[in-house]
Amino acid sequence: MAPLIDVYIGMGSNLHEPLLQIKEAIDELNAHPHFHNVKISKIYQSKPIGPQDQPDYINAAAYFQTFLGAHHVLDELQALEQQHGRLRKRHWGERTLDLDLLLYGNAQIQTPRLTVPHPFMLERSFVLFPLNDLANDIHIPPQHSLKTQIANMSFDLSPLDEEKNPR
Ligand code: ROI
Repeated sequence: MAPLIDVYIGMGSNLHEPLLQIKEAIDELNAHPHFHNVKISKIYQSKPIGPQDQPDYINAAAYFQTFLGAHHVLDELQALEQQHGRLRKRHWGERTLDLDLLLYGNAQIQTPRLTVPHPFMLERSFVLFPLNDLANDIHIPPQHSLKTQIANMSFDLSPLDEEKNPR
């Protein structure tokens, strides 16, 4: 039987009511028949990495367990992105909903469709601080730990008010 794998994903939106996009995506992850034990980080607002003439982002991270293979998880995440209209205006530009497969167990994967761990995750505060809400002992293959990676990173995100965003 296939093993149950721990998966971490990053979520981002800065178009078409970003907070609503993220909240709907959270509901969809929770409702997904193959994603088990779903957990969600705090929700943050962050300044864009990339062109600065685009709106701030809403970012969060999610954890779940699954028996699906990595490419099958990618298919499911891309299907959710498509349901949200998946508008992407330019490279490193604004987008309706991004669901990035960050970590798939301890796997290192390199195929034309998929690179895991996500190639830019180590440098991105909008990915690592939300991940740290989910677990602070995360290993990023091959040789990084979340703890040391965020130790020297400035916390440049704004957590949204939990009272106004109950989950
Ligand atoms: N910048 C922020 N702050 N958050 C994101 O989710 C995000 N996503 C992207 C780029 C365009 C790199 N910049 C981002 O894809």
